[in-house]
Amino acid sequence: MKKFAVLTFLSALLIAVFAIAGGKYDGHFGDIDKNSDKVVVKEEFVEFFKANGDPAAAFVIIDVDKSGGIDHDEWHAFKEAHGYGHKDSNNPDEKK
Ligand SMILES: [Ca+2]
Repeated sequence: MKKFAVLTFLSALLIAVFAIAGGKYDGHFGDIDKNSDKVVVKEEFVEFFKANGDPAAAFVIIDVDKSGGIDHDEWHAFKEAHGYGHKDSNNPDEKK
């Protein structure tokens, strides 16, 4: 139920992410979560996506419950909303 609500909310904000934050936000949660505490905080997110336009703005949008961290559910709901899914047909460098 929570996941559905998150997904719906993220879908509504899909355009906002592209408009505000610029760039591609895809990655494995475990790679972004540097200290492996199962929460991606803003510092980790910005560092991981520093090549993108405005990762701090994207972070605020993806952190749906405004807890100050992105959990695994939020991240995957975001990725699904963007059509990234778990496979990366558009990112040949990334191997599973
Ligand atoms: Ca973390």
